[in-house]
Amino acid sequence: MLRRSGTARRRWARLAVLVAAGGSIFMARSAAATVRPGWHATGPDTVRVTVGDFYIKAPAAIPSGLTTLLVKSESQSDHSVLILRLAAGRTIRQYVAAYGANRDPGWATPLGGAVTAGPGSETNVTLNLNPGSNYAMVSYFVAPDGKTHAQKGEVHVFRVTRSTRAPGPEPKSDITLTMTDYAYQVAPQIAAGPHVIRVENPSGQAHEALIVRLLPGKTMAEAVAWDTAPIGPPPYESFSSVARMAPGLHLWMSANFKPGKYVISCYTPDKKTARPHIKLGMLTQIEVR
Ligand SMILES: [Cu+2]
Repeated sequence: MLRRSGTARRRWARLAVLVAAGGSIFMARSAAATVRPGWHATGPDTVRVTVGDFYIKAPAAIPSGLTTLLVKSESQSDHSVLILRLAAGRTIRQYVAAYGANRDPGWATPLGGAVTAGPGSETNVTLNLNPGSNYAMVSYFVAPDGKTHAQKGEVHVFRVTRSTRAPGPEPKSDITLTMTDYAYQVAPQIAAGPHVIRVENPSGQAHEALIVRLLPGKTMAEAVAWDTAPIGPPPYESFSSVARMAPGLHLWMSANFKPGKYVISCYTPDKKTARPHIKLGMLTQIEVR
């Protein structure tokens, strides 16, 4: 899955196919991708974020500590809400102008974030935010014209204020997804239903976990091939995913998994070669029963 270089392209293709097939299929997919209410859905530490073409709406100030971002999509294509912490004196404008949000210089640290799962979806991620004045949310996915969403203005600047509340408990995860150079460590089979996944990055560079659910009878190879050359309908549907995250960090995401085969991949450009990590083998499949 390939939401990174090919995202918008495949999203638009998919939209056309689904519109041709009738809206009911579309709606069914959206509903399936919506996360069930759970521990993350309410509470004082929840921040609501809305994304669309091409904007991010979120508070200008967010209290520090363990924070759940609840991301609602108002777009037909998928978007990332990547949290970046910028070094003092740097601006998000400089970052987007120089890197398009596709790569991170040493002064912009990706903290992870949530990725939408189709039109109308609600996805989430829970992470720790330290007080600071220089944060931004950006979508680094690529639009049909080759520009990143960030370059089209999908950027939100915010600050993290020192919270006066006692920190809430960490989410209780039942699955761990570990990102290494260049692989995922995760149980190959999980039970259908809602899960809380702890995503860790103990490696030497940033990684992401872009997840799609293969349509019945489709293979991981077909999914990868489709992203390279999107001809016909996509062999998968999008799913809640995690934006790229710097080494040493962890976060949680929850989602409702229906039965099927899921593919996890990383398109983060390699630190040394700039090749997308999927080309270096950062791709896996899990089965949900
Ligand atoms: Cu990676």
